[in-house]
Amino acid sequence: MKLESIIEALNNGEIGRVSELTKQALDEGNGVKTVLDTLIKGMDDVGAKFRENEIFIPEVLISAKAMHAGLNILEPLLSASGIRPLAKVCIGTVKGDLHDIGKNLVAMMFRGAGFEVMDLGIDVPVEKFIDAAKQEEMNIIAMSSLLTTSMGVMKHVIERLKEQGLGNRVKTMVGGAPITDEFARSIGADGYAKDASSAVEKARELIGLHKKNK
Ligand code: B1M
Repeated sequence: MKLESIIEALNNGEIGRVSELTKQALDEGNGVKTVLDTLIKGMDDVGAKFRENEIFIPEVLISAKAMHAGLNILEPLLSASGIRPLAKVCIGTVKGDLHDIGKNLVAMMFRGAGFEVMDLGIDVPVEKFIDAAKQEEMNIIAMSSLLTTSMGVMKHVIERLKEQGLGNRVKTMVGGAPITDEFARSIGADGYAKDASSAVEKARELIGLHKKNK
């Protein structure tokens, strides 16, 4: 089989087929890292199409499920082979805000791109972000807010992180419908992304893996 068929199935949101093809690729002797890179490439394509408005949220969610089906096959092999995740990210919707669809989408895209993700859920208080960053040695704190009334919490998290002396080790990124690049800068966030696929690019950039051209 050609590895490209995995990318095609992922783009088409064919959950069962991605699972079968992932198994087949391994059975045919492809290395776990090669198959993982193929899945990640497929999800990158999905992200690019989403960014260009060629596909929409339902398609992204189905492709993300297909990605998980492939990752589930690889997971035991990945743990055994010792391939480390790109970085650890904790993500949550900030205190006062119960919206989670966008946050879940961002978390899925992070996982699909090879990050280890701890999802703190919704209505997440400042200290919960800080505790996760400290105890779980996170590289990135990712915060989502859909409400103008809750977006100020992001600033408190960033201030608290700095107070704790973690401002250099842990990067912060923010997003959500009312959030802008300008707002992100004003509260001292390290990064802002307007959608789930740019969130992956931004996270890669923050850990020094990939620089944006612009
Ligand atoms: Co609410 N709601 N809602 N709501 N809701 C909005 C956000 C609102 C804009 C609707 C409106 O009035 N036009 C408005 C906010 C106004 C404001 O503050 N500016 C609003 C309001 C007022 C409220 C309530 C206060 C209503 C009430 O009770 N009176 C209430 C608040 C409850 C609370 O949170 N405390 C409320 C409740 C709800 C529901 C529970 C009914 C439901 C949420 C269900 C759920 O999430 N499980 C809901 C919904 C569905 C919406 C709308 C319709 C859709 C939000 C959504 O899921 N979009 C929304 C109106 C709208 O946006 N059109 C609205 C799809 C999602 C994929 O997009 O979340 O933007 P989004 O995520 C995007 C990007 O923003 C970005 O990537 C995602 C994918 O591209 N992104 C990040 C998100 N997080 C990111 C993090 C990143 C990077 C990118 O890095 C870390």
